[in-house]
Amino acid sequence: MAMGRRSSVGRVSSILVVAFLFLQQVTVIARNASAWLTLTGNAPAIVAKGGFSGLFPDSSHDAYSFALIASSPDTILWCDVRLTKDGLGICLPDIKLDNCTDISNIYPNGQNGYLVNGVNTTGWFSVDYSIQDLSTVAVTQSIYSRTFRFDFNNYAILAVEDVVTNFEPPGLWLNIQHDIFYSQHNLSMTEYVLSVSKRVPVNYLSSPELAFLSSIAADFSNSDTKLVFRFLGKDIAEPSTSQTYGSLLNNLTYIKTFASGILVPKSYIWPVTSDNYLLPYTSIVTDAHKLGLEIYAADFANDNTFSYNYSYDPLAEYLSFVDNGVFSVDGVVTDFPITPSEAIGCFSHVNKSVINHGKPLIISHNGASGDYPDCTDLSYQKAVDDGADFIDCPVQVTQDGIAICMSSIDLIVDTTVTKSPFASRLSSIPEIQNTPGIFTFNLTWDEIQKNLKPIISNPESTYQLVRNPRYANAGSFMRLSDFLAYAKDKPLGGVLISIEYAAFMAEKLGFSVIDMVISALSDAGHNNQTALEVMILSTNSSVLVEFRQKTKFKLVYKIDESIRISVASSIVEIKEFADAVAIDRQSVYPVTQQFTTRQTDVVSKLQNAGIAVYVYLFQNEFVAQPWDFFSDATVEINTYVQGAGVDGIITDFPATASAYKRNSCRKMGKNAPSYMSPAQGGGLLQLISPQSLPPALSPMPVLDVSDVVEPPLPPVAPKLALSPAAADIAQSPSQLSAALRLVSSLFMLLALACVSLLLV
Ligand SMILES: *[C@@H]1O[C@H](CO)[C@@H](O)[C@H](O)[C@H]1NC(C)=O
Ligand SMILES: *[C@@H]1O[C@H](CO)[C@@H](O)[C@H](O)[C@H]1NC(C)=O
Ligand SMILES: *[C@@H]1O[C@H](CO)[C@@H](O)[C@H](O)[C@H]1NC(C)=O
Ligand SMILES: *[C@@H]1O[C@H](CO)[C@@H](O)[C@H](O)[C@H]1NC(C)=O
Ligand SMILES: *[C@@H]1O[C@H](CO)[C@@H](O)[C@H](O)[C@H]1NC(C)=O
Ligand SMILES: *[C@@H]1O[C@H](CO)[C@@H](O)[C@H](O)[C@H]1NC(C)=O
Ligand SMILES: *[C@@H]1O[C@H](CO)[C@@H](O)[C@H](O)[C@H]1NC(C)=O
Ligand SMILES: *[C@@H]1O[C@H](CO)[C@@H](O)[C@H](O)[C@H]1NC(C)=O
Ligand SMILES: *[C@@H]1O[C@H](CO)[C@@H](O)[C@H](O)[C@H]1NC(C)=O
Ligand SMILES: CC(=O)N[C@H]1CO[C@H](CO)[C@@H](O)[C@@H]1O
Repeated sequence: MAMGRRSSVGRVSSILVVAFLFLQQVTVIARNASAWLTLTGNAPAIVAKGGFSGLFPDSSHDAYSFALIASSPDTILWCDVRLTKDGLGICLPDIKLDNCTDISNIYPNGQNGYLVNGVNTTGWFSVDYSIQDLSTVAVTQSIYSRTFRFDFNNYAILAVEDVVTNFEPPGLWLNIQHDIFYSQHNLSMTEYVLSVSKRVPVNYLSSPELAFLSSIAADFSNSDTKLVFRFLGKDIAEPSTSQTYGSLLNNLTYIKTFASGILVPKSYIWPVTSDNYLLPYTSIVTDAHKLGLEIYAADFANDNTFSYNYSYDPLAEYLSFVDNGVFSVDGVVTDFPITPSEAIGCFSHVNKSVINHGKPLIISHNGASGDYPDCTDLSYQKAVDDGADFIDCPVQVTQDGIAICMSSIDLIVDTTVTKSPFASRLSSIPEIQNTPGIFTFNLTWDEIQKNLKPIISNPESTYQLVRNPRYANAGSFMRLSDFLAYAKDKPLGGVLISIEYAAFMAEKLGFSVIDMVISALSDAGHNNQTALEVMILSTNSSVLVEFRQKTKFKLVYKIDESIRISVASSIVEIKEFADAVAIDRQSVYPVTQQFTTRQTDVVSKLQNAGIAVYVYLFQNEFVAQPWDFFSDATVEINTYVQGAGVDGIITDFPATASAYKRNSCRKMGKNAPSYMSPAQGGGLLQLISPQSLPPALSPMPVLDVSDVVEPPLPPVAPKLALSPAAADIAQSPSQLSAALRLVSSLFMLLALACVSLLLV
């Protein structure tokens, strides 16, 4: 069935195939069937809703073709069937065509008001257009938080048969949402479904309308088509019986009389509280299985809101539905089919207690700061439990000369100091930062420990994505000595200690932070021969030079993200004082408007010179990742590890990186499934039509010797002790008003964050 004018579709999809040629030939993994707790014992099915609709417009050509290229080869394609005026079935995600196509531009006067399940609905409807009328209409992105850049590819609306003939999917799932609506328009969904199923194989047929599904059941009793009753929200009334879906849940025996399975919102299985924490699972999967009903879970999307218990890792969510040791759903319906492919093909049934501190090293960033406040006992404990190879302590110094672990030298950033008795202890120190701060060295350890609470980091709060709110102020601060004592008997590869402002501390505070660190390590028994490796990280080479003179610790030079490097002309210099470098993600895969542009050669250049490369900073929140990684933190890690060959990952979420390290497909080498291949830098840009391309990037600066070589650290000045009380008295009115300005600008930021709601 040819559907119209849009020749660009052919061009785009051939580029698509070329761009993903790097993907290895698909290998079907021999799965151990008996390990799955599904009804049949087979691996759970992966059902791609409208194709790979998390990236391309739902039900578009590229969405369907990409689902099969980038996911498990047995992925089932899902089509939401709508009927045209002439009774043909097309695939579109919404009954309102204006919500998922450009029809309002093509037929500006085509709006109508109809009752849909009793609700007067205004929009453009397929029942008003013949298939010929729709040949000039294109499918577009219907979810605002997803990229609109593929809309210019002019995707034709696809008929159900097109999906089968164009993509030859291993399975087709037809979802029939509004039989009653179409009969009101004298169109018969039953007739359509019966006729299409004679032309193409229909593997699944789902509907939330009981009357429709039960009436059609007899016609499919001798076929391979599985009938699936779809549950909607528990309070919604099923249109043919007016009973709520919640009450129908108590009558699965009846549903079993005409259906072989049910499809439920994922919250039917794992309910969540109003503040989005996971409750214990319900008995619905085992109930359904006892009756011989299959059960599929719906509404999976990597960019959707999901429970805090998953730490923004969508792969972890799938595992709780398919690999929890108690039950497995029989399939998942998803907008991002690559993620359940990984979960089912490579991350299920792995031994979580295997410890391996080999490459890539997983280095925490302020502990597991994605889950708990930075550098607290809780965040370090979580990092250890989650399998980090190294836990990190950014060292700061208190007024009484105690080295502590604190992510920022400015307590305003990561503690409740502005609400403490020390809120007035503000100073402007241009050597450190342009804005006034309340610095660790202006409070004693006792003052910090007894009066301040930590604040969890929320780097994506402007998108309403906050971290573990129940624990936003939980945990205790740690001294460097506490941290080292804690780390000592843990199953770690080592500790990483980062040091900044060493020159300021020597000159202005009279502390040698380097000597403090060396003696703390020595007191804790982390000497040169210790089992736990010690790494020292700094952005200032003078710190590393001094450590090299005094110790044999492994030294990591952090290249600030403001100096992203292209050609490392200064590699020889770096090698003088560092064993490894830490570079930011974009030095490896530069990004414009959330699309990677290419892969640089920085990693191999540094490695060829014998310098290990660690990359920062990995975050699970999908807004922190370019589109190329499909809102899936595991795809991003896999790309840096396999595609770029990095030696280590510095992350707020060690659990995700360590699950990656354990996945069973890493051992398979060339035979690993295609969805475990790294993404290609700049791959998606090739699929965007020219008028929609984001701006090109300006070339990255070259890091040269003058950026790297620093004067030696200044001598340690004699201490000028200033008591806290004296400091309070010294507080000037102008400092106070600066503090007030700062507090009010924080409120501005908060207000802005509340306005910009990104999630759908
Ligand atoms: C499959 O899994 C079951 C249960 O975990 C195990 O007993 C069996 O040995 C496995 N078979 C193979 C071939 O790995
Ligand atoms: C639905 O609403 C539109 C606009 O308000 C109105 O014109 C139309 O008559 C209504 N249709 C029904 C069936 O109530
Ligand atoms: C459906 O058919 C009936 C009987 O032929 C007719 O009265 C009614 O107007 C039609 N409805 C629509 C929406 O075409
Ligand atoms: C289940 O549904 C059938 C058909 O509607 C009805 O006859 C029966 O009474 C229901 N059973 C329960 C327990 O609700
Ligand atoms: C989810 O997290 C909350 C808070 O940490 C915890 O109380 C709850 O038990 C967790 N839910 C599940 C099902 O583990
Ligand atoms: C998992 O790995 C640990 C550590 O290597 C080992 O002791 C344990 O027996 C393994 N468990 C299983 C079920 O293979
Ligand atoms: C904070 O410490 C610095 C360095 O000792 C000092 O110059 C400054 O006055 C102190 N500020 C306050 C408010 O105590
Ligand atoms: C480590 O070794 C160096 C050189 O062998 C020595 O000077 C230094 O004191 C040692 N450091 C510690 C912490 O033991
Ligand atoms: C690095 O430390 C030196 C002192 O050793 C200092 O002069 C220099 O300004 C520091 N560089 C940066 C970029 O802070
Ligand atoms: C483009 C558009 O109108 N998108 C809307 C489609 O419908 C969903 C759900 O009703 C909305 O969330 C989108 O904003």
